[in-house]
Amino acid sequence: MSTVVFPRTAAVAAALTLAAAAAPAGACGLHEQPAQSVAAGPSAQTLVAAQLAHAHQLYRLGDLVIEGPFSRASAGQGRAGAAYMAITNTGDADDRLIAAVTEVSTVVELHTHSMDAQGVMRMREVEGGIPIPAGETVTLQPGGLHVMLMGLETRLTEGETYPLTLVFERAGRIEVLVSIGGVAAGAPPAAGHDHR
Ligand SMILES: [Cu+2]
Repeated sequence: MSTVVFPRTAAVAAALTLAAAAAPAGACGLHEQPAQSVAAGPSAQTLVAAQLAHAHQLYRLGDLVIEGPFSRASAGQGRAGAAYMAITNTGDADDRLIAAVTEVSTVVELHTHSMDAQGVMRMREVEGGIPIPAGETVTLQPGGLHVMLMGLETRLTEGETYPLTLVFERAGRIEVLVSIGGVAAGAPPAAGHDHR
């Protein structure tokens, strides 16, 4: 008997088809591992919900693809927060994230972390914006590059989302929805927490 040889592959293909059918037009072309990213989901219902949420977290703007915008929930009474995401430049020309605006924060800056002379990691504003070189993916993540929210108007609450407008030098501007994860989230909530 040599009938169904690759059941797992078939399942992945089915999941891909499902995700593609559920996604907004043109938004789902870059998923690499949709089935694996939600593999921990306990039920079929959760799986579908996660795929839908994940599909909605992928944005296209010209040659740019913005994936998985997320923030950590506010801890304590601090009025600072940050937004993280992966930005891929699929084009032939370099671009640059030059600004971001959101109603949830009065001041928004583009930051990175670097070691100071005493060996302490400190945040600082990136002069001139964050370069997004042609053909590369730039990942904004905790401990690295981030969109800094310096004056939060409201606490960031886990499970909620807020709109964030990103302004690029070449591609222009786009509003994305930022998903708020836990206070120590290292990835967008819909993509699962793997705590690596
Ligand atoms: Cu910062």
